[in-house]
Amino acid sequence: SPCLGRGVFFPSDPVISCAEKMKYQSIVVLTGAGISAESGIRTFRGADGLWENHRLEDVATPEAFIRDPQLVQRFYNERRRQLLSPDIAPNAAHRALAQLEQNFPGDFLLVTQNIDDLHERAGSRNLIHMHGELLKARCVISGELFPIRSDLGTEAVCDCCQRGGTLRPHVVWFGEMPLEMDRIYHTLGECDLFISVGTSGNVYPAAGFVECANMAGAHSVELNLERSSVGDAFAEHHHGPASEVVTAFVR
Ligand code: BV8
Repeated sequence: SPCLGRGVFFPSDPVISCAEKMKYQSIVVLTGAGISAESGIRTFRGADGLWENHRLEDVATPEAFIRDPQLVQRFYNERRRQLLSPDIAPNAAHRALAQLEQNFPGDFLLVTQNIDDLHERAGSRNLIHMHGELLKARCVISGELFPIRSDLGTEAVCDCCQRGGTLRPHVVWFGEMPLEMDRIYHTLGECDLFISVGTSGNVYPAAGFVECANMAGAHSVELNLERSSVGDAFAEHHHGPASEVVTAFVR
């Protein structure tokens, strides 16, 4: 089957895919809040970066957690309740990326800035949550992770947790080191296709990933509702809702 448009075509049957013909061997995808917007999860800028009149940068920080842990827990519990509600589900863009990973014959890595679990629920497997995960808590002493149940409780089992007061959201706050950065930078340095979906390009180091991909000689594509703050760094742009532009690009 011919390549369709400028997208890369991944056949479900074992024919040579356009991806191989186009010599793409390693794809890195970066997603942000925009890919979950059509699933009903509010983006950061969409909420003009505010929550209960707090600037996000003032709630999602270690200092805020020390200053007012209840406020921070309330902030995350509200988002957990929303994520766990039955009307929140992966959308066509999440599913298209899972399909891309499944059909692509080369290396594939999905890096998400999002802390929701919609990529997993859509079937993505080779996935890094560089800013952590909303449905996990972490012991600040042992570093052990605990899944958060639908009643927002956790099975805290490590001794330090038993003594109380050592659990925090497993979320990377502003000023904290994002997760698995070595693996992300290594993979970016090896990729030949970098696709960014649903991110405004306002938060680093994620916003700098396109430059890493460009330096590696990769083809860079921005799939977003509008041109992002780092839009000029991309070789190709498709602007529109993720459920449309992502499905069109990877079909
Ligand atoms: C770090 C988890 C060092 C929490 C998040 C001063 C002091 C300290 C640090 C800094 C400083 N100045 C700058 C920094 C660095 C800082 C930073 O970048 N700050 C910004 C505010 C300037 N970064 C950090 O602190 C990071 N750590 O730097 O450590 C270091 C550096 C390198 C290597 C090692 C160590 C840590 C940042 C992580 C913060 N935690 N999340 C939580 O979620 O509560 S960030 C959070 O905000 C998200 O995870 C995401 O990353 C970011 C929001 O960005 P987006 O996902 O892009 O969402 P946004 O709403 O902005 O945009 C949505 C886009 O989608 C829009 O473009 C929109 O048009 C589009 N869209 C909307 N609908 C759709 C759509 N697109 C398609 N379809 C649609 N339907």
